[in-house]
Amino acid sequence: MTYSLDNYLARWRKEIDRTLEQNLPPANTPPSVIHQAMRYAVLGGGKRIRPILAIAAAEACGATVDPLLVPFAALELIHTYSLVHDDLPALDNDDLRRGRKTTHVVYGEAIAILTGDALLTEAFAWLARTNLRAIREVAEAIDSKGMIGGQVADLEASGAPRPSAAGAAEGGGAPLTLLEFIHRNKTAKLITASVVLGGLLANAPDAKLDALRRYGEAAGLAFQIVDDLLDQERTSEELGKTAGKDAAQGKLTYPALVGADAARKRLDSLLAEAVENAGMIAGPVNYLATIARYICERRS
Ligand code: GRG
Repeated sequence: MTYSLDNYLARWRKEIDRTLEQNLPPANTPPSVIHQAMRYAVLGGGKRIRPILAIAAAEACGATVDPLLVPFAALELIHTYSLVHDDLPALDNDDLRRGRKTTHVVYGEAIAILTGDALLTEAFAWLARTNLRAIREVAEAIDSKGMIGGQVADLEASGAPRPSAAGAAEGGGAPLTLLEFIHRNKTAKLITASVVLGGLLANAPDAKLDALRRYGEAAGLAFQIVDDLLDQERTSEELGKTAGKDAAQGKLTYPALVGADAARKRLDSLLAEAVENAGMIAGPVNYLATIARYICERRS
């Protein structure tokens, strides 16, 4: 059966929400405050794009997805942990996320730190239902040489003197290299691990895993470039998080460095790369190319 993209995303978002709801510790588990906070952070919306990418990759490689939903939902726990910590006063200091107050605003800073820690730990308990190669794939994507490393480089680059857009766009010099390092690590590595996890749990051969990895790297970088453009172009109401923060914090972003037009050109070439690699996974059901287009055209 084929679905429109909207129906496909809605169908799997519902399944992931149900999996999260049923597998997170109940809110009254002692000490209840941490379990309430975990559920508040995770169950309050979100596109669920990382688990959906894992689902699409597994389906494209011929797997039956239902038995894999718990490890795929673990990706959302990891993503949510990163958001809870990213919003803390010591990092982005944000009070709006997914259209609601951030976890530290509702539960206090100490509980929010522990909520992030607990979500990350819970994620690996859910991933432990798979195999060591799969667990390692995810762990390496988010360690100090992956997502956390990207976040550290982002922090260090924020507020630093900016080179001119023209110079950076022409030369592809150090600032653009640093920007891509940040985006690839902070955002693209977890997205890449999500599609590779889908392939691994579908027992895909190495050639397909390689194509999934290339797809994830291109779609993941595209995802962050779109995030940069949306931060500049949309309102807080539309995004459900504070808009315009990148400029306010002097963040190194694609549109800030090369301008919106050059950022969109880069998006076009990343989309072409993702679609080409999606085409190498010749499964009967393959939504990967369609999802890459959605990533590049999304409005929130
Ligand atoms: C360990 C102290 C400590 C902090 C970790 C690593 C980290 C903080 C933060 C990096 C994570 C981050 C904020 C990456 C940006 C990725 C991004 C574009 C997030 C928004 O993701 P969406 O659009 O959000 O998928 P929804 O709400 O739809 O899930």
